Amino acid sequence: MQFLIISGFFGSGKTTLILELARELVVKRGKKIGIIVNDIGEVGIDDKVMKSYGLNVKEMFGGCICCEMAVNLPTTLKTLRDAYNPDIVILEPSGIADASNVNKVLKSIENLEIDVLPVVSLFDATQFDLLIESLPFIIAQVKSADIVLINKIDTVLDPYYMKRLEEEIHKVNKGANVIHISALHKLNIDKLIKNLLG
Ligand SMILES: Nc1nc2c(ncn2[C@@H]2O[C@H](COP(=O)(O)OP(=O)(O)OP(=O)(O)O)[C@@H](O)[C@H]2O)c(=O)[nH]1
Ligand SMILES: [Mg+2]
Repeated sequence: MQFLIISGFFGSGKTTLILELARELVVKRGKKIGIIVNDIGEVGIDDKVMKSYGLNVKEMFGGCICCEMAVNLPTTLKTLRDAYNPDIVILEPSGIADASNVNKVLKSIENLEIDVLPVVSLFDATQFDLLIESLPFIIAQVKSADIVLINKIDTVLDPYYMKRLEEEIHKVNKGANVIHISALHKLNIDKLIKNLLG
């Protein structure tokens, strides 16, 4: 089972991206996808959105289920495997979660073979000031990511601004692979998939 973490600050576009990514992986790569939501903050709203989309995805593409991270990650993963055996499980952690903690949990799970895909962190291009203010959880997310996605590029047209944003990201994480996307307008999602799965 492959495991994909999509971290990112509140409202950065995680859910939007995960649903589009899941759709593409089902349609173009024939993968079975499980989605786990771990929303500590606004559980109500997010959960509802996921479920409504989840039903659509399930009906239209037949290969995607959504499940709430009810008790904890190991139990949820085992339940998902036994019930559905997905090829890829995508996790949306809460907006302030840091992927390195999730990796620790994954390593400790017995009787479950997990292949962790490159860690993805989403960054909202319209919230550049968050990075500049060096909010600790944003910095932690960017640091522990292999791929940093600058999302909502449809709203930012100034190339100078984008360059500065990328520079700031590289200051925090020199080796990060930065990809510009729009989750909402489905820009560069294929590029992301290539970087994840080859
Ligand atoms: N313009 C634009 N808006 C986007 C894009 N991607 C997501 N959004 C919008 O950003 C808002 C937040 O998107 P979500 O996918 O709910 O973000 P999230 O990170 O899951 O949010 P939380 O779970 O609440 O932390 C929604 O209104 C989306 O429609 C994008 O590429 N461009
Ligand atoms: Mg969300």
